[in-house]
Amino acid sequence: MSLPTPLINVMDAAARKAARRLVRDFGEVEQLQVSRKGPGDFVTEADRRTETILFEELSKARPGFGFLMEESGVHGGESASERWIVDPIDGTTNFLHGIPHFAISIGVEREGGLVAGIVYEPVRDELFWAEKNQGAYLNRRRLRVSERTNLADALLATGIPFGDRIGKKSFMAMLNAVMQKTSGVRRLGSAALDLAYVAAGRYEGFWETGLSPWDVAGGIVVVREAGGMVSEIDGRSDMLYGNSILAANQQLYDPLRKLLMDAVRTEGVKLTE
Ligand code: 2AM
Ligand code: CA
Repeated sequence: MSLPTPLINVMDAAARKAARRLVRDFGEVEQLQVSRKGPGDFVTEADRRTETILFEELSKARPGFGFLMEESGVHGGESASERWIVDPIDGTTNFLHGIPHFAISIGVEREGGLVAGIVYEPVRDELFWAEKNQGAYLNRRRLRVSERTNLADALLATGIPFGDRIGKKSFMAMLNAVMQKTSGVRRLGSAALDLAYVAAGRYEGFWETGLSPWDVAGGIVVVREAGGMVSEIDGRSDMLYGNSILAANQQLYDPLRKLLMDAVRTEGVKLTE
C-alpha cells in the first residue's frame, strides 16, 4: 500500500468534486431517456460544467500549469513546462444513453512526457492512479497487469470507429484476426477505462485508432506503472498525438502487435483507412 503523491491528491480531489455533480446529472439523464428530445443538450451542459469544475480546482491547486481540455481546448500556462490533459466525461455516448460506464480522465504532461494520470469511474467509485516511478493503484490497492501469456486466453478491449472516424477498414481487418486467436473482444465505449482495465489485469490488451490526447493521457501512465506496455499499433511512441494506441501486458504486447499489423498488411490497408 502506498500513499498518493501530492500531484495525485490534487487530481483525486478535483475529480471527486466534479464527479459528485456528474453522478447527480447521470441520474437525471436516466430519467430523460424516455423524453422524445432525449438528454442531448443536458449532457452537453453536464460535460461543460464538469470541465469547468475540473479547470477551477486544478488551476487553484497548481496555478502555473497549462491545460489541454476536450471541450475548451488549450489554455493558460503558455510558458508552463507542465500541463493537465483533461477529459471531463470519457464515454459520453454511454452517459447519454444512461449506461453507467464513463470516467473522468486527467493526465499530467511535463516537458512533453506523461508523468502522472488518473482515471476516475464515479459510479463504482474506482480511482485508477499512477505517478511515474511510483507504481499504479486502484484506490489503495497496488495494480499489476495480467499474467496471462497465451493469446488464446486473452480478453481484449477495442473501440469501433463510427461516423467519419478514421480506421474503419483497418478495424475490420484487425477484428477479424483477433476474433480467431483470442478468448474475446469487448467494446465498452470508454478508452480511458479500457486502459485502466488493462492496468488492473481485467483485460490483457486494448487497441483503438482515431483517439484524441484527452482520451488516453490519464490511462497511459497507469498502464505503464502497472507493468504494461503502451505504443502506437505500428510500434511508434506518439500515442498521445498520433493515430492509434495499443496497450497490453508484457508477454502479449509483441504477439498482439504482430497479429494486428499482419492483419492490416494482409488486407493491404493503412491503420488510418
Ligand atoms: P468520449 O466519450 O470522450 O467522446 C470510444 O471508442 C472512445 O472514443 C471514447 O473514449 C470516446 O471518448 C472516444 N472518442 C474519440 N473521438 C470521438 C468522437 N468523435 N466521437 C465519439 N467518441 C469519440
Ligand atoms: Ca474521451
